[in-house]
Parts: sequence; C-alpha cells; structure tokens
Amino acid sequence: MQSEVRKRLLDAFTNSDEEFLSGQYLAELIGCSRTAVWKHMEDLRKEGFELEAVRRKGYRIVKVPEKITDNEIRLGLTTKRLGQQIHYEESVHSTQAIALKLSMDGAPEGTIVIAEEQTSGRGRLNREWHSAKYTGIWMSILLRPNLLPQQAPQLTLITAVAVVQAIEELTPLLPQIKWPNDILINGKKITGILTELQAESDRINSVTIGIGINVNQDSFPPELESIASSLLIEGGEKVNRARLIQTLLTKLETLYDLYLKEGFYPIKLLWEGYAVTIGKKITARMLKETIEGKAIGITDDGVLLLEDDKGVIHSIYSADIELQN
Ligand code: BT5
Repeated sequence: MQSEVRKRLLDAFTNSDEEFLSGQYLAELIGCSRTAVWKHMEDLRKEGFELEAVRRKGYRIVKVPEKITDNEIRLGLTTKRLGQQIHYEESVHSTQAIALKLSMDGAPEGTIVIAEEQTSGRGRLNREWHSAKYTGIWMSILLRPNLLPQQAPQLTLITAVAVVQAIEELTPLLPQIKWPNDILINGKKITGILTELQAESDRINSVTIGIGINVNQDSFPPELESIASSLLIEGGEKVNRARLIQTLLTKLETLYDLYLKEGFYPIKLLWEGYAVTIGKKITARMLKETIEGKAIGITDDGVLLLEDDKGVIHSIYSADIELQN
C-alpha cells in the first residue's frame, strides 16, 4: 500500500476515537473508490490488524498488530555486547543480507538485525524460510570471534543451546535439538539457525548467525503444516517476542563467553543434554551421498559421528538429518 494513503487511513482511525468510519467517508478522504478502500483494509488485515467491518456502519480497528519495538528490547537488556546495536526493520528481504552489509561497514560485534517480516528469508542451501509478519523472531546476530573458519559450525550448536534455554525459561515447553540447526518441539520444527561465515584464508572476519523462531503463528502454509509449529501452537499461549529476544541474547552471551574462555567442551555437554539425534537411527543426506546408521555422538568440534551397519564411523560435517523410527 502506498505510504501516503496508508498514513491518511491510519490517521483517520487514530482520530476516530474507536468509532466506525464508513467506506464512503474513507473513500472521499483518500480519494479512491469504496472497493479500493476495502482492498486497503484487507491489506491491513493481512499485516496483523484486527478489524471489524459492519454493514452500513463501516470499519473499526479493534487491535493493532503486536509489533516489537527496539526500545522494548533495549529496556532491561543486561548483556554487554549482544544487542547493544539494534537494527529494527518492518520488512526486509533477509536479515542475513543486512547483517552482512553492516559487517562490511565495520559494525561492532553483537550488532543485531531484527525484522517483523522477511520477504525472502533463507535457510541453508538457499531454501526458503517462511517468515510471516508480526509472528516470529527473524533475527541475525553479528559476531567477530577470534576463531578458525572450521570452528564456525560450533557457533550454530551454541546458538541452538541458547534458544532452547530461552524457550525453557519463558514457557513450560521442552524443546530438543536436531543436529545441526533445528529445534523441535513434539517433533516439529520451531526454530532454524543459519550460520554464515565471512573469512579470509585462515581467519574469521565475521559470522552472521541467522535465527528464525516460530513464536505466535496459529497456522502455517499447507506445505509446512506437517513439519513446522510455533510456541503458541505447542504451548497454547502467546509469547512476548521482545522478552524472548532479550532472554535469548542473555543466554547466548553467557554461552559464547564460556566458549571463548573454555572451548567447546562445556557447550558440548549442555548440547548433548538437549539432543534428540544421539543414539537414534538416522539418515544423513548430504549433497553427494546419503548414509544411514546410528548417530553415536558429536566430536569436540561439533562434527556428528554416524556408525553404519558395517560398524564404519563416518564424520558428518553438514547434512539434512531424518530420524528413523
Ligand atoms: C534453516 O534452514 O532452518 C535456517 C533458517 C534460518 C532462518 C533465519 S530467519 C533470520 C535469518 N534471515 C534469513 O534469511 N534466514 C535466517 P534449513 O535447515 O535449510 O531448513 C529450511 C527448511 O525448513 C525449508 O526447506 C522448509 O522445509 C522448512 N521451513 C521453512 N520455513 C519454516 C518455518 N518458518 N518453520 C519451520 N520450518 C520451516
């Protein structure tokens, strides 16, 4: 919707004292047909506005969308680095792309990018990530760790532990981690993590950790229905997204500092406590091959170890994992 029309429409409702405004009145106000008014109102509805439309009376806004504000995230945030710089956007292609640009412009470690909606949110291998407006957490975190490039996958596992801890703190739900980057509740995907690396030969320049958490969706498109879920669907209650972001940043900073100081081992122990994959028969699909076997653990570097039927142990660095029954 053109922003000038949108502004005039919302101004009219702001001044209406929650009274109904007729389609005719709105049409005259913004200089368009009543059908066009109806279309504008439908756009608002799609964006999360709750509307009441009554014949002969017109329209009324009952509830505005539940937006996150950067002030809400800042207020009460006790971290030292993560989230000290917040870039909040209403709608973006992908928060990863913005974080990458900020990184190249020299943004400090801990900078976060949050959007209410992503129009081309991405998963691994450029797969689509469904990021509906006002319902989830679509966030990228910029880190500049002094690590070797091959250590970067460990950051995915650290982030997964932080997400599980944050969800556990704010809800009674018990999420589990499916190696390497999925968080599941009752077998359905609640969160995906995408770690992207900007490295020069043997040095990490920056890492952008993309986190997508399904929070308050009450439904998903048909193609995701059987595999995706949200905290609202699983727990029956809405979760305040700004609080979840704060909690996640706090947990992640603690774990990240522990990792930088003591290495991956303490994180590995925490991670194993949440892992759904370990000890299970799995299928690991990689770009060039598929291996079946039992997941027997992860190494100190976060690499998955899979034992096939012949007892051969394979190191899996990156794959899609399917759990077998
Ligand atoms: C992931 O990829 O799980 C990583 C997702 C990372 C998303 C965040 S949001 C903020 C930041 N900005 C971005 O553009 N991305 C990051 P992968 O393991 O490849 O899983 C992708 C698959 O998950 C898709 O092919 C779908 O099957 C499924 N999927 C898509 N949207 C989903 C959703 N909202 N919830 C659950 N599953 C979804």
